[in-house]
Amino acid sequence: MKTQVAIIGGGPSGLLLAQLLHSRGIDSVVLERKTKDYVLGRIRAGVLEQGLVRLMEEAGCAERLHAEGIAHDGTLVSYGDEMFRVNFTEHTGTPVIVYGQTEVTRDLYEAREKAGGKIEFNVESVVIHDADSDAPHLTYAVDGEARRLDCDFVAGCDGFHGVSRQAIPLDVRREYEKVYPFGWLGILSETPPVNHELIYANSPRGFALCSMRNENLSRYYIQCSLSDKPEDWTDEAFWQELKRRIPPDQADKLVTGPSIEKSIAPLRSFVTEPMRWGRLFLCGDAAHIVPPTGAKGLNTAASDVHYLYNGLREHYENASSEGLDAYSEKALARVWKAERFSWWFSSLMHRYPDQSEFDLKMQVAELEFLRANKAAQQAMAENYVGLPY
Ligand code: RFL
Ligand code: PHB
Repeated sequence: MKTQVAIIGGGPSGLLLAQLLHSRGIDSVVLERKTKDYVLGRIRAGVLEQGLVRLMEEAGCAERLHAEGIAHDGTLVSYGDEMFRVNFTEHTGTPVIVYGQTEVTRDLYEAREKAGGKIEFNVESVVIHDADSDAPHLTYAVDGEARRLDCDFVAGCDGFHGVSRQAIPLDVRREYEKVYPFGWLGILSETPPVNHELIYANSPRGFALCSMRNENLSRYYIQCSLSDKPEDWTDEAFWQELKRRIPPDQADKLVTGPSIEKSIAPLRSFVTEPMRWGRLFLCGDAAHIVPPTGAKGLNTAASDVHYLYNGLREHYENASSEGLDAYSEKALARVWKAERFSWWFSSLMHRYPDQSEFDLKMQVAELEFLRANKAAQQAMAENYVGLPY
């Protein structure tokens, strides 16, 4: 089989890239390790920047997002019994949109299917060959049958545990990592959200987040130990712990119910440089990870897709390599800013095992400064709604 762009990974990065390329008549094949149902069963991001919304529009996939996405003009931040609001639209003129990654992915799969886009599921043993030549190809297997895909370019959109990043030789690749000493236990429940905006809570018992998908679907998280397992937490224990971590007036309003999903995610900051090697381009979680505090993961994947799509477009439409040559540098410049924001917001909101009394005072001082200072709120708002591409 032959295509112009071979895309490894059928998550949001890979699908969005495929759909955008299709809108310009550029052919691609997506190789996905799992099934479509498995990919759609993963509950992840919930907050979209306008940049991602615009890309979904450009890809012709934004109809349901516009109909069902909920615009949020600000967010709530609590510490102890105190709570304040950071107003996004006042500071930036831009809201964020609450619409689940699952729905983004579903819309993209639908569009790909409608367009007759080629997606191979259940692929195994993907190997990238000759990425540093003018004629790369992939080998892989489906149901034990060996296959080959020749292409002009390879887009590595296969997430943190994929094979693409590993294809860049170690003497070229540099990795930067910070692993946090806790995780997030998340549940999804068919209950109305406790507040119409998100609440990020710093509490002496650890961080909590009240989020949502729609008016009858809530997503809540609590900071947990890395040794915890989802099955260690009954729904009752989860709700009790959440109530202790959010301000009492919010806890009183919280509607609880059975969880329909429960999972634990470890927190990590990670960046690999460069994001290009020859004709291989890394995109999204394949190249970088942020802790979910600040909702930057999917949105940063989207800005990578934007730079790569435009680079490929310039290559095919204008025979120019300028965009592709600048890809790694441009993408990384924005990635590092998202890394900084996610690291800052995580550091501000969590309890750390080795935190001293002094460190705790610093968190409170910074929260009080943020509460009172318009410039600090402006900086947070600009980062939260997304820095320009
Ligand atoms: P994905 O979604 O991991 O997709 C990669 C795909 O590649 C497939 N794959 C392979 N296919 C073929 N061959 C191989 N060898 C392969 N290896 C892997 C995988 O099966 C998968 O389908 O990466 P992508 O597309 O770059 O998308 C990134 C986002 O998923 C991620 O950044 C966000 O979910 C992060 N994130 C959030 N981001 C936000 O912007 N806002 C949020 O509110 C937000 N909340 C979150 C999050 C991530 C979380 N977890 C669980 C890590 C909340 C949580 C709890
Ligand atoms: C979510 O709704 O899953 C979510 C929202 C905001 C975050 C992280 C996750 O910062």
